[in-house]
Amino acid sequence: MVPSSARAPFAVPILVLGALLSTGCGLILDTDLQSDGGVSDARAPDGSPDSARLDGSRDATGSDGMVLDSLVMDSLGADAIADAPPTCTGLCGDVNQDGMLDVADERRVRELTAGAGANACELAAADVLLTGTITDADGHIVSALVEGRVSGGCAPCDLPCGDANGDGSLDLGDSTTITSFPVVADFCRYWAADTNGDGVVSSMDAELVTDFVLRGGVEPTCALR
Ligand SMILES: [Ca+2]
Ligand SMILES: [Ca+2]
Ligand SMILES: [Ca+2]
Repeated sequence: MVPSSARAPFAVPILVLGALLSTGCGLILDTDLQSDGGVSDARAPDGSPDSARLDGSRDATGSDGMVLDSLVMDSLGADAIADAPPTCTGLCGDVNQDGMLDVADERRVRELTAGAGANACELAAADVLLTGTITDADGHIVSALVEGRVSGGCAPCDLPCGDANGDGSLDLGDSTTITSFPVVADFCRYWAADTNGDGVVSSMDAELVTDFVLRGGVEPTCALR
């Protein structure tokens, strides 16, 4: 007779195995757990079948007990997977995780920048500039993604603000680039070209660069990443 205190840790595994047997959810159990064609005599002195010996004890070889333990672990692992959050869509900017880029994502990213709670998938899709935080800059790029003005995103963006042509320096060449900015631009170039951080690349951004370079005006800061 095994003391009840020794059996207690196996109470849940017994229930799990019972459920597996009753629901037939993939694991096939039979009373001959060693698949040796018979019942293990050494472990069943009272003549009970192997499947009745779920108290964690081992026979001389320990084999059936090990099989039971691994099955219990597998079944618990399956439960953990079933409880895990759904797989992310992996689409950058798909903040609401419905597989599409549209105005609903623009709304959702604004909710996040306002402090709304979000799951890991939503945060990953909204962190377009990959800084670990969701800011207005991410919101601007999500809108640009939805409207087809940028490509890429959810990757490192190391350009300094204003370096729209990506040559490593801030000068009048950037002002020229901003003036003739492409209809569809790389997301990082877009962020750097939006020197006043209002979400749109326009002549005002070019003027800001020119004023800073030629006249020592206000240094462009872009939207906070
Ligand atoms: Ca979406
Ligand atoms: Ca530059
Ligand atoms: Ca702008």
